Amino acid sequence: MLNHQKIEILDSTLREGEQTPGVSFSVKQKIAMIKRLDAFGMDFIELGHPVVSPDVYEAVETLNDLELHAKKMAHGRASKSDINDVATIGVKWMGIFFGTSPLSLKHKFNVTKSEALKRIETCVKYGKDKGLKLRFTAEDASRTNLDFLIQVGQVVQECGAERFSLADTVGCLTPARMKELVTNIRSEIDLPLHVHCHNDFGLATANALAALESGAQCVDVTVNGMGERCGLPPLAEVTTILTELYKVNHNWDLGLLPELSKLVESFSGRISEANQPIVGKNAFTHKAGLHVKAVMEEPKSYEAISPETVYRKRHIVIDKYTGKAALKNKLDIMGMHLKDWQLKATLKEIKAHPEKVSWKDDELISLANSIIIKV
Ligand code: HCA
Ligand code: CU
Repeated sequence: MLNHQKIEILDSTLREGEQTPGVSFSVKQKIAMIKRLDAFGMDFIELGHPVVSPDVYEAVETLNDLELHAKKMAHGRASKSDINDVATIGVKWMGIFFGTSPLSLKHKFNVTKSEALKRIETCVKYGKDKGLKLRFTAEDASRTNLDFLIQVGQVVQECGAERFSLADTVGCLTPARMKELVTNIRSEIDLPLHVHCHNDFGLATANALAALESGAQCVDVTVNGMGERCGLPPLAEVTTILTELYKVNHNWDLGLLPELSKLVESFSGRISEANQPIVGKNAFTHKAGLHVKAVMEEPKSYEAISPETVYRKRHIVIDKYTGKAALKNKLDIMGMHLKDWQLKATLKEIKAHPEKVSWKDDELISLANSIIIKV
């Protein structure tokens, strides 16, 4: 579906991800994460915004010294001092961002549109003179007047930036509006397009995919969807959707997704929801008797992808929803081969205890034993 075009992923866990409330990664943790992100097969990795704090500056320096396959990018404002920082550290790529919506122009910068264009021009030229490869992001692009956004893209392109990025900074686009936006920008601007979609309405992943469908080249993601407020599209979802549903050929190592998720959970102290697709605790767990019976026959009955795709295992919950086939299977695995009436009696007991939401193995064994002994 998307194989005619180049698809890239930019991971922003170390930059936007660290903007998650309550999160601060140490330099050591960032080194551990970036190595796994690189092994996964990331195209770009954002290292951080050096001006934020001395430890972020140090992290950008240290991470930039690592040998990676991914392109390393530092983040910074459209200001000479931020550009100087990145050039001094020697990061090859810089992502420069500047708010282009009327709200940003008035409240963040208090500039007119032509002053903004001049500033963008000066900064992009300055960055190019410093020998940087540049991605220019129109922050709040989704609330920017289209004609002005096109003007911004044209200036950025004329001044020699390599990439143009559209940020849906408050996540207010819908997939249909994203498609329209990307299509409009692509008809006027020749640079490869990136999108940065926030998840304020839960549409970040859908919007990122809509952008790719309309010809954007690169989407920003974070592990576990971390980021300001409701975060960005989760890495695991975007890459498995692209692989499984869009049949994109890429060299991503999907088997690393659970490990990456756990690593970032432990460093951030932010545990993913159990129902989080792909990496969540329940993503490959089945409960209702009918489901379990069908999955035992043919896993595809209730699984969109096989858990092995991402090096995970299937789990079965035993509780009042359990059916006879699931219970028999569970007990057989544990070496307890019950007769039909014993199974029925065991199941009756389980169903008589709705307060027990997950029977543990040893509890099941003793229950089954008590029924066997009864006769
Ligand atoms: C920010 C805002 C940003 C920038 C995106 C970008 C956004 O935290 O600096 O530079 O590509 O969401 O607009 O993350
Ligand atoms: Cu952002």
